[in-house]
Amino acid sequence: MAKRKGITVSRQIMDSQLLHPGATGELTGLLNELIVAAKIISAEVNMAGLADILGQSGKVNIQGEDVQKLDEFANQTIKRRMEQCGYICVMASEEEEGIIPVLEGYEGKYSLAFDPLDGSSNIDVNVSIGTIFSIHRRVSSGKQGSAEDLLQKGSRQVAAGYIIYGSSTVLVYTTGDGVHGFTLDPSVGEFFLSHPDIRIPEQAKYYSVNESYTNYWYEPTRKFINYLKEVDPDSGRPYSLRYIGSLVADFHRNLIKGGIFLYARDRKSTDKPEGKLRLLYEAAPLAMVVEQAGGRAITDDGRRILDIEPRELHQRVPLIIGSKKEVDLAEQFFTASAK
Ligand code: AHM
Ligand code: MG
Repeated sequence: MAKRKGITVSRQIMDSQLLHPGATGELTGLLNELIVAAKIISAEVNMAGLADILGQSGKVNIQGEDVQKLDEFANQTIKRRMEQCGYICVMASEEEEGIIPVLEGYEGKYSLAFDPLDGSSNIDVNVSIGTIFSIHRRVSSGKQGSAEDLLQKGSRQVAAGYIIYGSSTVLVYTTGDGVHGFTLDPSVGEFFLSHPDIRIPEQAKYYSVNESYTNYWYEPTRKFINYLKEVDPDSGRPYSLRYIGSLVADFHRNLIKGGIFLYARDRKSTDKPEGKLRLLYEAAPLAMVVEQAGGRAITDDGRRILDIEPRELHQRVPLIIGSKKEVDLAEQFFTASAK
């Protein structure tokens, strides 16, 4: 894998394709289309703070068109870009209930699941948000793709990653041979390799959880978090809490600095018995990234996220993800006693 500084993401994707004899270039084409969508979304996200000043914050903008919310904008941008790229047969978005077909005649050999703008409740306060994507090879045989192409285990993903719109826009992705990060240089509109071969620190004393739910937690979560907070300088405790409330941002920080993120089952939402986060659009793609970077991702009953066979598009899943040693430790607490 090339590690030259100044290498663009397109160059690096192409280099990676060359490592796979027989590759047709379709995955390369797909990723490149997605990257164009990400650049468009990034530009719009950067403008969000100016919307009021520019007089476009109402329902109707100065051209008389409806102004879209940013998450709707991101959803439409990806859909429009991908429906006629010719590389995918079907899509699913966290923002839409059913599968999203591609235009007739443009059916390709992959499926795409995406969360167009995760953490979008943070837009107004300049907190980082992101787009998450997951790509599988098509398995259905009809002309059009179907839900079957999307409802595949995470371990069968051919590529996954995210784009974080933060102090700069960073793309992190894997095609199964390591994790690479690229930073967008807005002056030339290109992503340049900034984080080659990312490895998540094996151990780090950070945890990310919404601690205000303590009184809703089941015992394993309570015991584990209490353990992390105990004072024991010899073992590096207490851990420090870092919780942004925007999964991509919390995950990205842990990927670079190390740490563990948890969103386990709790008593808070009886309508969401499996926690809050979605398997297809959030947990599985981030699990592929973290494993490729040397970390782990499991459920709160010790199942490997990538081994879960999805039953439905919007399935939720308890998620424990991050540095290997911290997830190993969490696993001991979560598998020790039944809830
Ligand atoms: P969303 O898909 O509605 O944006 O919700 C997902 C977000 C994640 O980014 C974040 O990790 C989580 O919700 C935070 O939830 P909570 O406010 O319950 O802590
Ligand atoms: Mg989301």
